[in-house]
Amino acid sequence: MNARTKDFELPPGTAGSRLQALNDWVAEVASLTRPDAVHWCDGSDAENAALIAKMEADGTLLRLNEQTHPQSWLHRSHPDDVARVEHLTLVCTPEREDAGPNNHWMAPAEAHAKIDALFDGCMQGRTMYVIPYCMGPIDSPLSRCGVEITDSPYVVANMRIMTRMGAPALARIEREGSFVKGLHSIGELDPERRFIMHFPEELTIKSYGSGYGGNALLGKKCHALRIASHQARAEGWLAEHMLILGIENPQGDTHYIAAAFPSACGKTNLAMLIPPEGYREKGWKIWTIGDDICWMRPGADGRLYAINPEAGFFGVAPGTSRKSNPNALASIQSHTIFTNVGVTADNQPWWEGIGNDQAPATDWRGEPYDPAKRPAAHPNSRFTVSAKRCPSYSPMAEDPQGVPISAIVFGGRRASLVPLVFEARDWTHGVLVGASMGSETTAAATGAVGVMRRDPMAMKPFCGYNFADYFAHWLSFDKAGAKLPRVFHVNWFRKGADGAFLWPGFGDNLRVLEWMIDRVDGKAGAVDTPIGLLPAEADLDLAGLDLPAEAREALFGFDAAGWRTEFEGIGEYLEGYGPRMPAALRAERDRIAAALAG
Ligand code: TSX
Ligand code: MN
Repeated sequence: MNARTKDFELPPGTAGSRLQALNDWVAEVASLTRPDAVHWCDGSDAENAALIAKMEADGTLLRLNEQTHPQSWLHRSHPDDVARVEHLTLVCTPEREDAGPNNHWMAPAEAHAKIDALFDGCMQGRTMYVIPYCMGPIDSPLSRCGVEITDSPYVVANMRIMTRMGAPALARIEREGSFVKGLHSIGELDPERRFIMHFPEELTIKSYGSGYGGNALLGKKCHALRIASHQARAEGWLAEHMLILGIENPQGDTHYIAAAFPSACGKTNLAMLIPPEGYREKGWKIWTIGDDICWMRPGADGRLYAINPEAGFFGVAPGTSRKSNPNALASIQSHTIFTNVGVTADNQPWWEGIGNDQAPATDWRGEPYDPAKRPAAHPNSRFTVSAKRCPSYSPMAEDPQGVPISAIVFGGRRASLVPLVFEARDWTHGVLVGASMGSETTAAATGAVGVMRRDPMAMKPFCGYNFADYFAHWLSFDKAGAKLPRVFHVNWFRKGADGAFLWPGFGDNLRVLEWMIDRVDGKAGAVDTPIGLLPAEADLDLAGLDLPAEAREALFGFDAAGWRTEFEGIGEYLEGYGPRMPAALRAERDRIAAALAG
């Protein structure tokens, strides 16, 4: 960043911390972006109230019905700024090969020059907010801090919900002396002048031209996944795109699992699952730790311990109903920021699939609702709410030690071939299962429906370095003394010949989770096949379900010919990552392909 002196005097308050390196960086950014004022966020209620009042006054936030949805607001983003933009998201390592074929790359010097030209003077007439934040419980050794500088008060309000933001985070940063630097400006919200750049070696993020969630709330995808995955590799831990949940059995024992799914597979729904009635009566309970990101590292006992680095949920609204996710719906009755949803005539938020008898009056662009024109809510519309509002939020989510992980679950949306659940034989096989994961697209994601996309560990858009090196890092956890979780693969989306879903899903997924933890405890059976260990029908509790014989055959069967073809595809896909692909992963694929042939 080119420091300048010219006629610009730094606004008062630029040096606002006890940490010289932080003050220097804030001054450097201020001299580049030239704000009228600098505001250091302390995270207090008063600060939040003042920011909300300012946004209500300028129309950034619209207050929703205070009787039905207390302390809740609607934000409408720019219509060209409603989602992450992968082609403008860059990983800027010195060597292109270190970013890998899974990332868009630009040389660091070129990238800095390009984006600093956009930042030049961009905050004139605006306030620059300095947001110290902590990803993870403030007192956890697994947590990491960052500072986001932004000119968007909407970003400040969202960061306050999604992270531990303000004075305690600043105190930790001053103590530790290091932090991830995130610089963000909404710029002109011009898609032609938009970049989200990551500089892993410099622990730096620069985002310009978007105010939308994943591009602007830099603690989330940019820090907690792309930068953290890079740090995790260097420091021997994992930063993953996973939910974390606890399964409490009737004896009161709780097993924790972490699960990775590509988008549109219902990660938030699974994280907040409500057991079927029969299970509830027996005393089963599901505890939510997180719905999107999981940081885990080996503990002294060799097990992996996990934290949710986030403090809130930034969830997709459409499809969220009392049926699909009662805990999410309960969470967002108050103290919630909605982005790009529709509203009813009496100012209640509304979206497709909300499952109530109300009707939208105004769509997400603020125009009168016309189903011929567009849906009421944007398909990627969101709610931002504190995790503490979720009825199933686990007290263990705040534990600085994290929770021990018993099982890692990978999954995807597969209409055919892939059974309801199978278990990997060992860690290396589990890494292959994660690396070869795929999911069929839905209309909401791409417009093209039913096309299989590979998305290793659901990290395709989020791994901050070369996938081949990432797979090698995963494999490296299998060492003397390690007590690694079992690895499973699930598919809630298997369809019959008539195109109907064969598995009821939702709460009934607990039947599958129960089998997993029984496997962990050595209490459940399985059938050995070339692709892994499958439950026999009798190994799963299917009481009360009406599953015809054809459904059972598809959900619990194994189609050798189909899997031979699948493994050809997996081989070709993995070879695409070139010579850096770990030999052990190739050997594992070859072993299974040979077993399928034999
Ligand atoms: O989230 C889902 N899960 C996981 C829940 C814990 N969804 C929604 C996906 C879109 C985000 C599911 N959809 C799941 C599921 O397990 N399964 C399905 C497919 C399905 C949809 C409807 C029915 C059954 C299966 N049944 C009826 O509507 C009656
Ligand atoms: Mn996600």
